[in-house]
Amino acid sequence: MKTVFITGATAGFGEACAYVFAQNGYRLILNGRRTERLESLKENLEKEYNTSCYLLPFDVQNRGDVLSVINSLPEEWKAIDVLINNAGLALGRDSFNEANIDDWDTMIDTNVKGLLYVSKAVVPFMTARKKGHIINLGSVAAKDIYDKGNVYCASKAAVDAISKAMRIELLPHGIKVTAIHPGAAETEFSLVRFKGDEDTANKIYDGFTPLSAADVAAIIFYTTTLPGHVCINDLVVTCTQQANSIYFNKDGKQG
Ligand code: NDP
Ligand code: 8X3
Repeated sequence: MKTVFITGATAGFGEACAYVFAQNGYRLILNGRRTERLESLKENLEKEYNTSCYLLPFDVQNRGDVLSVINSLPEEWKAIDVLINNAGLALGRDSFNEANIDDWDTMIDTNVKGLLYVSKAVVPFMTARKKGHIINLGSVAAKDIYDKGNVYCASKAAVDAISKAMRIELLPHGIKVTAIHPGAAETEFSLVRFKGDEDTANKIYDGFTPLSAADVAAIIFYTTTLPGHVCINDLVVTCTQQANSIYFNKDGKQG
């Protein structure tokens, strides 16, 4: 049975990936900070798909926890086939002058440093087996910088650069590296970004049909189904009513 390790599995893309990979016969290592959600996800997946889940409830920002917890995985769980570096967030959408420096720190510590810490811990398991697939969640925000996106865009541009670097350096080890760059997707992302302000969060999706978490999870899973000699390196995916991180057709919901 293959093993997938998903960071940020308590909501959005991570949770949707957990369902798709479980449906397709994987066992799962699931991370996130909200332990109750992880426990209920484990219960549902094990009941519905006859799989097994190993929970790793840590904050990816905490370097000590990330390294020690992953290194203390039981040997049989260290054979990780797919790592999905998904945990991440935007906080605020403010001009450079008005932005909160704590928000900047949290975005950089989670989206960039957290992804590095988790990868640093998992890569040795993959190099030892001479195989593995790392999937990093970037964003259209990495490709085109938008107004008041400043540090979030920068953090995702860093994910883009780290993915390119990993691809070069892991080449001798037979490890695939795929960067997925979604456009607007309706998850808890905007609620988190606007710090619980539901009206502002919901308005982000007015006038168009965004991607769903299930859309993105299906695409992520697809990248893992290709033959061993084929790798999707970089994939930008938006809903049909979005051209890039700036241009939308907001003439009404589709479908
Ligand atoms: P959600 O807010 O729905 O889910 C984010 C997940 O990340 C949650 O499970 C959350 O779990 C976890 N997470 C956040 N911070 C940490 C942390 N410090 N340690 C561990 N887990 C953490 O967002 P999405 O599913 O939409 O986003 C997933 C990824 O996709 C992010 O990297 C995001 O930047 C990216 N993305 C999102 C897009 C969108 O429009 N939705 C578009 C492009 C990219 P918990 O709170 O329990 O820790
Ligand atoms: C999330 C998409 O456009 O809000 O990465 O930055 S966007």
